[in-house]
Amino acid sequence: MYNAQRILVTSALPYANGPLHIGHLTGAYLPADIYVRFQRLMGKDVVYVCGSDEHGAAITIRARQEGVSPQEIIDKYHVLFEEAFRGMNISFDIYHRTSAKIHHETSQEFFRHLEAQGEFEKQTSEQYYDPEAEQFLADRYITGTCPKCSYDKAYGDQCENCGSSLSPNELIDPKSTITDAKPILKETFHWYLPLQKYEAWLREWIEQGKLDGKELHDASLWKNHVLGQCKSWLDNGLLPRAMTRDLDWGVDVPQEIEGSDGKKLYVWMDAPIGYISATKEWAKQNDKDWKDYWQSEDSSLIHFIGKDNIVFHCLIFPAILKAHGGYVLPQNVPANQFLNLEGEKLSTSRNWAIWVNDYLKEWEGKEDELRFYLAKNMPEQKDSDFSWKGFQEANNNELVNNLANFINRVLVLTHKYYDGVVPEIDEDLDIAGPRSEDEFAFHDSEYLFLFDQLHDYSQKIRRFQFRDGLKSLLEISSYGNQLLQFNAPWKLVKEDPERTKVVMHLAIQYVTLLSVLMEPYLPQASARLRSMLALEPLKGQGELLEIGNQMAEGEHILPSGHQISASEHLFSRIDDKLIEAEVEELKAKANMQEASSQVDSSLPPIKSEIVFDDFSKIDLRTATILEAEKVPKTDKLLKLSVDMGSEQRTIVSGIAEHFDPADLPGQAVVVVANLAPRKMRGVESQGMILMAENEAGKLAFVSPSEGFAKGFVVR
Ligand code: B3M
Ligand code: ZN
Repeated sequence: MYNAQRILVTSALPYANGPLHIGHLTGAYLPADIYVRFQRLMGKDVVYVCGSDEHGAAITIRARQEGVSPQEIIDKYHVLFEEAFRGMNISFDIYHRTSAKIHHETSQEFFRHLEAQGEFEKQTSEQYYDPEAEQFLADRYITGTCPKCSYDKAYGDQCENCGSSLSPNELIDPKSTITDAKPILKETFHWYLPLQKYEAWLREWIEQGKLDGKELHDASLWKNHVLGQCKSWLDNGLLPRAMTRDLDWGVDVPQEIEGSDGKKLYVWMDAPIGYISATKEWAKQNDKDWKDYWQSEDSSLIHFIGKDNIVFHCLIFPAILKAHGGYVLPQNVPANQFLNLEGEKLSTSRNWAIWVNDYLKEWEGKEDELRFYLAKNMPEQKDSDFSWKGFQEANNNELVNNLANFINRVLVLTHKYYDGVVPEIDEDLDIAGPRSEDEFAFHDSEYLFLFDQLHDYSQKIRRFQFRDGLKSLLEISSYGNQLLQFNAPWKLVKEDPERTKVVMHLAIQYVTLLSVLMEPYLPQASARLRSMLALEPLKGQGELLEIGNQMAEGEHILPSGHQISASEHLFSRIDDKLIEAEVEELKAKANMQEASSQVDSSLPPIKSEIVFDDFSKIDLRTATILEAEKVPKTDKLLKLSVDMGSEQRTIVSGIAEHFDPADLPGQAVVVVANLAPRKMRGVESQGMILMAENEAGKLAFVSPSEGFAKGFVVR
């Protein structure tokens, strides 16, 4: 419901297949966090849920690349995500994960329900299959050239270059990401959601905010680019979309359903249901009812996402919710555009990124500073750019020179003139203001300015205009600075102490309001300021609403007689040196990545971890080759006789295509000395010789330095 008392906020569940960067942060998490912190201050009943998305090809492909199990991958990134979000003070009510039992159950119950209601169509079709890996190639298991923009690394579900949503058979020159093999077509069947059937109501709901004649949301609050993407999908005509996959990792299609063997839910079916299972888990832990948020008319659901997730949240998930029945549909999906870095696209594969976990280590204590710059620069309507220089300037010019400077001047002067006690004032005494045309503006009008800013700030945040919300906040301190400059209390105090009190009293009201308005954007600085003002920490329980009411009544929000505590600077300048070092590091990391990707591409991944005991079972010895000859009737095998110091051995080695036997006597080598003997072409081989293989398949001996090839132990 529009303007509901209960607000359920979600942020996109990040795939647990790689770390978070600042683009993720400003895309779906920071805006949501600002929003929920604000709504809590306004006394709303807010639940903010998120969690790791632990299914889908993104995870299994990563696991395969690293040579570990999918479980190890998700556990690793889940912990890193928790750290990153906690570090940046993203105030989830719960950070859940889709591998949780309650999530599997919840998404299966959805599937079961839709199946029982006959919402799905079962269809058999030919899909790409990798014959070497014996696996169907859905989504990210297949790459090829994008038919829309010709980018040659587009995935089967999406092109990350132009953002188009794709299906595998649209790709030009498709290729398996598992084996690089050219895929073949093979028949399989899946459960499809007939999206075309929902087209009419989806259009009415998206474009007009209405469903079955009822007003559900204010469509004018939806961002243009979100509406634009939805309309273009709707105009092109929706198609049935498969809700299952042939995979071995994910949520099982419920067993009792015929044909469920080997079938998993499509990750985009189960992931958004993750919002529901997270809410259920939160409700369980907090003695609440999840249905109050998902199935009540007095609840407003808001999805914060990046622009690449728009269709899923605006068309597919609403279709699933409505097909199930009984659920609220999102009130808004304020998707953000993308953040660039130093003028270039953020890229995980190029390592052109600022990783949140790294930032937290390197800039400990400066979390608010990052939040500030990301909010100021948020890609709300179009892509925006993060530059280290911009970060420094935002910090030095706005946080330090404007905000912290104003606050500090007010607190220091209050201590100096009034021993930290908010002065009593003569309410009828006017003071001049920089905005007034008359020599003396009404003191009240300056207080009214504050009230206007509060209103403006709130309006902006409610409309998901976080950059503008921050602007209204900063206008308070820049106007506060002007007010001090204009009245110069440091001079006035000698000439007219009574009027000085009025100026300072007013300035203290500004600072007090700032301590609350800062909280959504700069939670740590807000907490520090509250303690300097000797005010209660904010709990997000309607404090701003209360202040608004007080101001509307003409009451002061920090009364005369209140004693404040010691003050300190809220923010400090950032040096050129630190910034230059960051830019250097960024470039160095990207260069390293480029260099290693040129060599690495054909190298096999490191095998999974072993313990020292595993290694110490292998007895490696240095040795010297004495004789070498070809094993008759073979192309590849050489029979070698090697001197191992204490004994001589015969070893058969598959290196005949690489070496001339005549060159080998005298060659120093390393031998696996305790390998069980085995017969090859009638010759018993009593060990193995270590060889290194380059990316072209060329072999070289691993040999000890001169004088060492005498049966010495290698360890
Ligand atoms: N994990 C996609 C992404 O990280 C996906 C979002 C799920 S939200 C339900 O871009
Ligand atoms: Zn493309």
